[in-house]
Amino acid sequence: MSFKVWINGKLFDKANATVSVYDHGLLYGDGVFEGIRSYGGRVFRMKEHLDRLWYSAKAILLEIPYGKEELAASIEETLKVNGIEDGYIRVVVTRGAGSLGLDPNHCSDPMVIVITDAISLYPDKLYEEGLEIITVSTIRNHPAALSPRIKSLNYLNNILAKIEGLKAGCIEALMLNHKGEVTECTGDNIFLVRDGRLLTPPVDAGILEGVTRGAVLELAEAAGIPVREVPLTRHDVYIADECFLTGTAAEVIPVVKVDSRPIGDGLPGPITRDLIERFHKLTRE
Ligand code: PXG
Repeated sequence: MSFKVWINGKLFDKANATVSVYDHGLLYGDGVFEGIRSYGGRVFRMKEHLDRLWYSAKAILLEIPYGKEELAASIEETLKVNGIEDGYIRVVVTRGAGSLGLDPNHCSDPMVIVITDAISLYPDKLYEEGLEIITVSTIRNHPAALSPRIKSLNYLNNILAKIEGLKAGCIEALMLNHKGEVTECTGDNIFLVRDGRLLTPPVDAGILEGVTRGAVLELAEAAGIPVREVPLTRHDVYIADECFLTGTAAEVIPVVKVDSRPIGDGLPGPITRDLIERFHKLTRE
């Protein structure tokens, strides 16, 4: 199946959907993106994703040459022409083609790209048995250097952490910040459960404000599970009763081992399983 890709208002066959080698998104990672899911033909949390895209763009002084409603309509249109009901949407905004120099003023118009495709899911087994992760030595970007709140096209920080994790046999890796506090994984936010309370690092620990994280916080509150956004250390992870990750691709996935230590009794916990079910209902019903 050759999907169509939307670029600056036009649909191209995948093979012809190209950008310039002078694009500063390629040359410098100068741009922002979003990863979004659609379930049964409905885009999950479109508003939250577009808001985050606009905030990311604003943070790097990149003006998106469309309105949010216009871009939302383009996403819907691209899904429709490709006949995608349950899929993955990648929205990319680059600084555009420029000269061989950092100066973004030498770039032409931003490139706005909408790719819609099948989603590659983690195996079901991992949701039933839980994931093993490790803490890697690559620390999360210092927020004063490049804020992790910006979903920028420069993902090297996360990729280096991912490589460390993969070399240790783990598909996700936990990153600490410059203070040694828990931040997030390479493409997922982290939650702990201790004494029936849900704990997760606050945004100012230096994390991406995940859309799935936001949804899970809402679900927990609605379920009467107390929630605290507090700075966490590895010690908190090691003594947690339960641990899970949240992300657009992973949704809600249990973690049963961190740094070779079993979390709780080493099995996905009851609050994790409850939230997985609630998230499933939220997205599919
Ligand atoms: N932290 C980071 C660093 C991320 O990149 C999340 C947390 C979770 O955020 P959401 O909004 O998705 O709940 C992300 C999101 C991919 C891919 O292609 C990565 C993400 C999302 C979708 C796809 O690897 N990361």
